[in-house]
Amino acid sequence: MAQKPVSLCHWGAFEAELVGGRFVAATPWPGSGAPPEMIGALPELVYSDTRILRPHIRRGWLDRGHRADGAGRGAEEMVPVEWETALDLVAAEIARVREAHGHTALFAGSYGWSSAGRFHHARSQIRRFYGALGGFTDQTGNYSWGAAEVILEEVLGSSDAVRGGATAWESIIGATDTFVAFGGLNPKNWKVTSGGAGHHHMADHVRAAARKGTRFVVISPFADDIPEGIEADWIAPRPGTDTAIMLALAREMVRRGRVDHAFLNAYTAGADSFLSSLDGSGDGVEKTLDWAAGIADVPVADLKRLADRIETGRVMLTAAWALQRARHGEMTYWALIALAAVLGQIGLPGGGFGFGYGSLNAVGHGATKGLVPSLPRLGNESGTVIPVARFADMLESPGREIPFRGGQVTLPEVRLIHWAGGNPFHHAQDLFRLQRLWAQPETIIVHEQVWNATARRADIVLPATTAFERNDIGGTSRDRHVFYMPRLIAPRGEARADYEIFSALAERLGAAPAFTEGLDEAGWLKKLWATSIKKAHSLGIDAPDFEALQAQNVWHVPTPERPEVLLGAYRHDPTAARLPTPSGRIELTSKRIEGYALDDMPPHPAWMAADHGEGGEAEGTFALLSRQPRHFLHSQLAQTSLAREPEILLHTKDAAALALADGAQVRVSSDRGACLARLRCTSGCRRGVAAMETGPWFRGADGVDPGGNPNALTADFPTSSLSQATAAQTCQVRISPAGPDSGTGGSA
Ligand SMILES: Nc1nc2c(c(=O)[nH]1)N[C@H]1C(S)=C(S)[C@@H](COP(=O)(O)OP(=O)(O)OC[C@H]3O[C@@H](n4cnc5c(=O)[nH]c(N)nc54)[C@H](O)[C@@H]3O)O[C@H]1N2
Ligand SMILES: Nc1nc2c(c(=O)[nH]1)N[C@H]1C(S)=C(S)[C@@H](COP(=O)(O)OP(=O)(O)OC[C@H]3O[C@@H](n4cnc5c(=O)[nH]c(N)nc54)[C@H](O)[C@@H]3O)O[C@H]1N2
Ligand SMILES: [Mo]
Repeated sequence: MAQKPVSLCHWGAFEAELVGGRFVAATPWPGSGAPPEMIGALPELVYSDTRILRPHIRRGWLDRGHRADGAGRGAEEMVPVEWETALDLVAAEIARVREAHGHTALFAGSYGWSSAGRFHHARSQIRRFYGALGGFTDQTGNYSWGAAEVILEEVLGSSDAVRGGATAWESIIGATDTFVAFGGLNPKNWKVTSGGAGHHHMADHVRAAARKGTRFVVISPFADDIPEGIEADWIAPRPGTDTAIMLALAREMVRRGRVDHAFLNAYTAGADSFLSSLDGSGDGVEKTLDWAAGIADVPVADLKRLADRIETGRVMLTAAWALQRARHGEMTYWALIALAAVLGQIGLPGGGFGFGYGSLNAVGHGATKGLVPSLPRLGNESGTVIPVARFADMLESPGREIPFRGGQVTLPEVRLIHWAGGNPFHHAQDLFRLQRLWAQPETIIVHEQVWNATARRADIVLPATTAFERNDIGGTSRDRHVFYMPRLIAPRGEARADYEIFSALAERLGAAPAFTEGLDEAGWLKKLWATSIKKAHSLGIDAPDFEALQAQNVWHVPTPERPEVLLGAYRHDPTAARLPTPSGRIELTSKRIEGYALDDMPPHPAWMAADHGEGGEAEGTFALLSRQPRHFLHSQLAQTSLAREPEILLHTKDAAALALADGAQVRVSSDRGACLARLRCTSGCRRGVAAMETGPWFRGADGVDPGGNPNALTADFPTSSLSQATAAQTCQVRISPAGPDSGTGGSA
């Protein structure tokens, strides 16, 4: 009989079928609801032709070392070498750069999702390694909710409301009368949890809430953001205008006498000046429903109906993460909090606000937090840190000072880039610009599993194992399980775990004791699990010991007795549970932000049109949303049979106006570059918008990506000078017929 061990990946828990040392099939762990097509593709991830099987070095770098011309990256032959050769060269190069140029010349921020599994988490490994060396240039923040993190710290004193905290579905179902979803609830996003989850039950929660009488209102340019079978009001605004709608709803509640003054007085700071800005103090513009309807280009009747709905009953106001991934994205989140404050239901079951219910599986799943271990970091005393999305700016303008979080950051001069667990030629915006800047550093080292766009553009490529080729412990604090992830198969080719690679480098650089603490994989897993057991005890929970966890494969973590209500404790006792903001309250006007004196960041929620020529004013352009892919996780799985020809969604009438038929090959272009895609016409979107999926592997040359990666088009300006986060969703494109010989293609 075949063995069927259980393990975990970002797509969920699965049973593996192993035959003769091969991983032949994977199926969702029974009852977990994990997506069968993604789980089913796991063996392909392991055995695909794109796997990197040996260390490789770019021809020019092999011949001339760091003096090789960086322009050869991605073009020159990659030469297979022995591990010992590769490790000696990498260690010597790190030592050289550190000696000659200091720690900040070593870039190892290495943003990216890596794989599930907490010990072998590649980004944690690389940052710990460079910590052991004494410091490096790190990245802070993320692409998922980079703007939200910073604005929530200002407004609520912590980013918990986007990082992990959310009112649990148990507290919504049966309690919420109206669930307003800015950005919608797109089920495709529920296939994935960072770190992996044993439950995929978001769709069930939404259905259960609907059955118990919750009315859903979806505000999104795309109708597919409403889960199938859920009746919802649909309002389809211009992308990037949600803030105007939220402000106008807040003012409308004032006009209707539906402001909870008691809540504003007891729990917020700066409500008066926020409310008077709605009446036009400052800019002379009253933020009426008509005003918002004009900006968002929706019928004012739609907004009136929405105002009617939120005027009474228990109202949960939510926003998808995508909404803050846009110019002035901070304002959307701040405005939502302000609207919720006006309604006065923050901290009550089923009311208030929440972020990400439509963005990731397991948001609001009500789990006990803190029991999944993580690899401890080491300091970064001699290093520095840049905002994650300013990576290309750093290559372009070393020495430049940029505003960030109210202070200044100096972009370092980086000589060596070392990446493990991320794919910048997936996640970064304006990839043709990145490609030009990528030629500058002296040396680029990449640990990868697959020959993707980043690996192909490296000087030294070290083959990394997949999570199925090593032992680990996995899970997420948003889920109710912790998994022991057994090694299923031997590593393919000469692939090695990142830990093994960094251990060998640390040995060569005299940093082994700090990095490894003398422990091997098993030693680390036991050590990490001991911290979880301790944490569990502190919560009065009995966790299995390491051997028991290993034997049982999965531990069902007891759930908290009471379902979480976001800011419930603060509501209950605003003095004892004072918020860590300057006022101790929810800041509807922020004196601290005012003190930062940033041109693009007023001290209270405000609507600002996108600038940089991307506000949609140019004739013949479409607002492009580059959304998370239905069938992949970012660029992961795009090399499997799940790959689809890249598509662009457009309203049927817009296509007709361009004389383009459904299925036509089109060239999508922006001021930055172009890519090819297959046109898909739909009536399920507003006019003037288009959508593409992220994920296809970038194959750009001469300003055109035949692979259909939307980051060939997106712009790399920040959300604001407060958070410097990605504004990928603010992007105008043109669409035209592709030339007769321009083939679009799958990814690999
Ligand atoms: N236009 C546009 N761009 C976007 C977004 C958008 O909405 N629009 N979304 C953004 C968001 S939210 C995110 S989170 C980012 C995602 O960006 P990334 O996280 O960089 O994307 P992934 O494809 O998940 O990259 C992870 C890489 O790690 C590799 N890997 C996996 N496991 C291991 C391992 O154990 N060791 C090593 N060494 N490597 C491993 C995988 O093969 C893969 O290449 O993209 C961002 N980019
Ligand atoms: N299948 C799959 N799921 C994933 C991922 C994946 O790669 N694949 N990635 C995961 C990651 S890393 C993240 S961060 C999350 C991201 O989660 P999100 O950022 O929320 O995901 P998106 O698909 O970019 O956007 C969600 C919806 O918001 C709508 N929208 C976009 N802009 C606007 C706007 O301006 N106004 C309004 N009203 N609506 C708008 C879009 O129609 C879109 O369908 O997804 C996670 N889930
Ligand atoms: Mo993300």
